[in-house]
Amino acid sequence: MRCTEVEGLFDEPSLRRAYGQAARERAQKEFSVKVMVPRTLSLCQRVMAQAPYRPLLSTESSPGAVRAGHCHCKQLSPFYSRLSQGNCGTSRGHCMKKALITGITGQDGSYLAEHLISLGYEVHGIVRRVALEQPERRLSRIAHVQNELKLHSGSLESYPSIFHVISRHEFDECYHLAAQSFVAESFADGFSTMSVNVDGTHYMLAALRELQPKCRFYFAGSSEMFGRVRERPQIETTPFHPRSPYGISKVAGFYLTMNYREAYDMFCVNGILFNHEGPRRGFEFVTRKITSAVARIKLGLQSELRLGNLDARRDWGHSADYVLAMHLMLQQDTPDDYVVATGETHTVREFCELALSEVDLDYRDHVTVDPQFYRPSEVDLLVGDATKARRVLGWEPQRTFRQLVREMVLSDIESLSHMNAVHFDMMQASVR
Ligand code: NDP
Ligand code: GDR
Repeated sequence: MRCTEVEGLFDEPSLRRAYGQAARERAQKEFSVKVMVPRTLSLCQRVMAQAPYRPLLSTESSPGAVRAGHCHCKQLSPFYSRLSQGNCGTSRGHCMKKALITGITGQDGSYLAEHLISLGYEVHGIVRRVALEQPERRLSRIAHVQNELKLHSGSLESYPSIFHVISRHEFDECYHLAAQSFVAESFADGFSTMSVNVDGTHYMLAALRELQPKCRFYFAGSSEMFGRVRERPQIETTPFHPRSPYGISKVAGFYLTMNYREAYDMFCVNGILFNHEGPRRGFEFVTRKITSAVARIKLGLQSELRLGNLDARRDWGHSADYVLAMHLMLQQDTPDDYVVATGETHTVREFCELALSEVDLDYRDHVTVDPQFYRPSEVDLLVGDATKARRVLGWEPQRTFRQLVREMVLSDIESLSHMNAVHFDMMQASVR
């Protein structure tokens, strides 16, 4: 038996990389990884729960050994019992999991792809044909990992294109992230939003049911489903009251997913994710609109920032944290739905204030309210309670609101300083 031994005290990213590397060497049929991990069981447990490479895995902690079959942690026991039964945890009986991501070119798709690659997955993505024709612009978020991805042309508007991709590969997990995701646009064109988000989700589920009913399915549900909120904070059982065509489309996707789970016994889960951002956020969303404008203001290229409702409150987290929860949801024994949120809420005004203060400016000197950015019906206060995700998945956000704002501002200043302003403007052109 081949054995890769990695010693030393590891932090979580190093441990993940070690597992990823091990999984990539999967060509060897018999293979084990021996990792010396710190005593922190929660860390060990979290990484193990996420490890796609399950068979023949042995770990030791130092000091105080945690060995296969000798684990005192109850939550690790089922994992080890699967090992002793020789079940590698994939639906196909192979060692490396295959995942399909729709919306891989988007913010979440890019972070999720990175995460799954680091865990040793074979990652496939469905992208629109136009993206393959304009890779510099449309594949920019995944350019750094493109060589490790298998991209397939397809559109959510075309059942045959989805069926074709799913019929040619066997997937263990499918993360359905693709959508018309901009709420304001859904008021401008409700019909195409409904068509892409509702029919597209239905096509994905129907094709999987037909071809690969064992593939686990994640649906990107949203806090927008709560809309005019009936209680604060919002949890999994809070009633829905969507306030936009986008919100309505996500409620429909939520129930389609639930119905496939109940009617056909498929492993389908709904993530109910609250707003999550980061340097890869689209320029049309308010956080990136603000941080990209702050960069331009800082560099003397702009002085005014026009926004809509400054009093809207959102529960903002970081996309890189939230994709971990998506993955964890598909590693559970039973399918279920989870709220993913920070539990903190801030106004758009506070976001502006903090972002401009990062460059020592006062938002009151630069931000102007412009009614054209108000929505016909607004969602005023969203704040989530992710207790269930914390308890069952062991998930929790790693980055604070302040860190998020800072990272986005610094990243935009850095990009604008290295990119010519015309190119940055072109990328910003989608701002409404
Ligand atoms: P993005 O807008 O960044 O990405 C959307 C993705 O969907 C892009 O890859 C886009 O491809 C793809 N897409 C859109 N239309 C089609 C189509 N007709 N066929 C194929 N692909 C299509 O969204 P996020 O990454 O921020 O969000 C991911 C998912 O999570 C979405 O479903 C969103 O509604 C949901 N969500 C997001 C939250 C957030 O705060 N970010 C919160 C809650 C839910 P292309 O690049 O070609 O346009
Ligand atoms: P949201 O995100 O609608 O919550 O949907 P967005 O960033 O667009 O808006 C957040 C809040 O900011 C207010 N706002 C403005 N918004 C934009 N875009 N532009 C402005 O100029 C502006 N001024 C004020 C909005 O009115 C709103 O209240 C995001 C998307 O990622 C969805 O796909 C996801 O489902 C939800 O988050 C959870």
